[in-house]
Amino acid sequence: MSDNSNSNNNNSIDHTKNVLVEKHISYVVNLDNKKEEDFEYWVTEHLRMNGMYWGLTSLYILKALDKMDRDVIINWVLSCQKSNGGFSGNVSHDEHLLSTLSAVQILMQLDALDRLDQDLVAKYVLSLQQEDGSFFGDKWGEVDTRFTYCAVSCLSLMGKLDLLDNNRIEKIADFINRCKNFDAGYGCIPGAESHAGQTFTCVGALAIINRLDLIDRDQLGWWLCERQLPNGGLNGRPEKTSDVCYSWWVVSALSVIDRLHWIDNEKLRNYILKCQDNETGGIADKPGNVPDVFHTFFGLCGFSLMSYFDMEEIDPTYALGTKTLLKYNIKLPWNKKL
Ligand code: GRG
Repeated sequence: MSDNSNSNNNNSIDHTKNVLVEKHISYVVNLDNKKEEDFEYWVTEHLRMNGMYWGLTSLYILKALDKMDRDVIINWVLSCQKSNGGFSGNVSHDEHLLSTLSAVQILMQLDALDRLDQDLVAKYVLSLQQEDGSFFGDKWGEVDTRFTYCAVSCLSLMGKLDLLDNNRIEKIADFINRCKNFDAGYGCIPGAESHAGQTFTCVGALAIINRLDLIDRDQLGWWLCERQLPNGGLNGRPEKTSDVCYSWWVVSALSVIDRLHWIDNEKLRNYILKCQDNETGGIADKPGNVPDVFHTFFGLCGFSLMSYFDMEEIDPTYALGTKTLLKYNIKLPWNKKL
């Protein structure tokens, strides 16, 4: 069984059997301290809003949200909002749906959504919907099911899903359905290869707009189960290697369609445990690799979804804490525990 005591600061703790809670907390809290000299920090500078969401939600799962400076984060997030309502990934960048969703998610977790002009944000999101139901990610016009998810999740989190009338909802459902392939998985646009990441976005979006009836749960469950490899880890599509991040993209989708018991949870948990760095804390994509905040977050999400260890519950559709969502009265009909 796992060790939740402070003693897991001790290097002698076997990371293949224990979740290194204190080390992961320290890893996330210290991420911002290495900015001056760190190459990776600067090449991901434009993704800071997503990074903040991954780090903050990791701390939520580890019950350590109080370790972050709430006011500093809120002010920084708000400083990334543009006059059209969208948020950029960092202060001097352009707005995008990806960073807009992260900004809303961060403010919700810090109980500061009321600091936002939510009507303006909703107007920005709605402005990106196209005639065929798809969404642009930003003014430059890339289309991807990721952006559909960001749009409906963002509106729903702000309690503004009803700004999408039936016609718009029907078009969204139709666009997602056109991204479904013969193998029951989903791609980023119609005709594109099935990928577990895109499958999460489509299942999540369909759950939010209440159209899970469009999914053949057994067939999709089969395709998602096929993602588990003999080492216990999951890949994102056939013939690829395992990566910890699929402990979210695959497991969340399985969870929403109520097929999580179709994969070997124990083997997956052991795989994630092995990807922990027992010196620095943090979780890597594969055992022995250098950790990063993206894989740390999605590895912890995997533990949480599989109810492993004493962690906060994360919702498989919104990728936010269940408690946070309930505080905002968001309905979670796919959550069997509620
Ligand atoms: C709120 C959790 C959350 C998400 C917001 C951004 C987004 C919506 C969803 C992203 C979905 C997605 C496409 C995830 C996949 C990310 C990933 C690991 C891509 C790697 O692709 P390849 O081709 O990797 O490099 P493989 O494993 O296929 O070789």
